[in-house]
Amino acid sequence: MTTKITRRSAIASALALTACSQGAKSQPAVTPPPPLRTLTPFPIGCCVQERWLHEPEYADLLGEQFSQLTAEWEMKMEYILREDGGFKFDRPDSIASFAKARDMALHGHALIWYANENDAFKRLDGRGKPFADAYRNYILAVVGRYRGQARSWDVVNEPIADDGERLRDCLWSRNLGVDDHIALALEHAHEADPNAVLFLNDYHLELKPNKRATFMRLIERLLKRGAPLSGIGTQTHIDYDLPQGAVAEALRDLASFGLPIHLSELDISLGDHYLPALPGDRVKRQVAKYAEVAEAFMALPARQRFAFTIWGLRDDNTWLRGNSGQRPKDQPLLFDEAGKAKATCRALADVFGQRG
Ligand code: 9MR
Repeated sequence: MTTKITRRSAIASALALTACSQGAKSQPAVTPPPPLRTLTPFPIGCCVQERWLHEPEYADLLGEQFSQLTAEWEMKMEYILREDGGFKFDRPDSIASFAKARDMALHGHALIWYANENDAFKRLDGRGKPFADAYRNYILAVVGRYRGQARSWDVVNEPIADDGERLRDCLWSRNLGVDDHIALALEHAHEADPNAVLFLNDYHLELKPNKRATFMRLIERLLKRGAPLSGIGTQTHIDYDLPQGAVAEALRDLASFGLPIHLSELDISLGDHYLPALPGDRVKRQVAKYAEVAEAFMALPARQRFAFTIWGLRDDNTWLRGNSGQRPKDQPLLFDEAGKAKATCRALADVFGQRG
């Protein structure tokens, strides 16, 4: 997922850069709430990049607050699979060891993703046996390595096209079939670890009802043909001004299959602001949105609350500030740059503390 830069936002950013160079002030920290991981029976997750685990303050905050880890990118094919077809497991192993040492669950992310087309596959004759064998071998090797530790996997990430009307066209769908490559990936993952909960994971399911409907039709077809799909991931990369009730409605719809729901990549962007100080109203609405999302998750039947994952620890870790996010001053997370809990964290802790 990337955030598009519109002409309007490009002009606004150019104007703001000339008007101010100091950047948005951080939001005030709040009295620390109890650690999030102590408040709920289901895991509270966070994504992580391996290099940050070497920073003691980062590692301690992560281990104290969260009870599940998702690798932000180092368990994807873009890291693990080398061009010559070999595997690189050093950083994924290090993330997995950290999780074990801090008594955290591990969620595998992500086996098959349209954005990770890889030369080791492109080189093979797509429709031939070597391509299908490489697909199976990759999934068996990766899921097999973390068998018994990763309790779950995003088996296919972001299968629905951005217009919400169809499945994405990608290297895997072209060569192995549109629905078939997804069913196959699920079967291979199940073969490698029959106990892992296997997810399809996608974004904007709350923003675009047509995308949600297409995603749900895919799930229905897969279940009907007996594919071992056992969980539904809804990323929830949203903005502070998402209409009230949109997340609750999406969760209700997605939960109708009776499968576990992973709110898998939550962040709430303050938008592409380039103001010297953040409008307080925007922050208030962001805090309220965090509480609303937590309430919506708690409204699911308890047995379907798989995990609630935040996409990054401190505001300086967010992907939204990077090249693909294009929001260099955003503050979408629960902890500020110094690792202090923000009002967003308090809001989550209040909901989970009362209802968790
Ligand atoms: O946040 C991730 C960023 O650091 C990586 O560079 C990028 C490519 O691997 O992926 C980002 O995470 C994405 C996630 O894997 C799938 N959903 C959207 C996330 C944000 O783009």
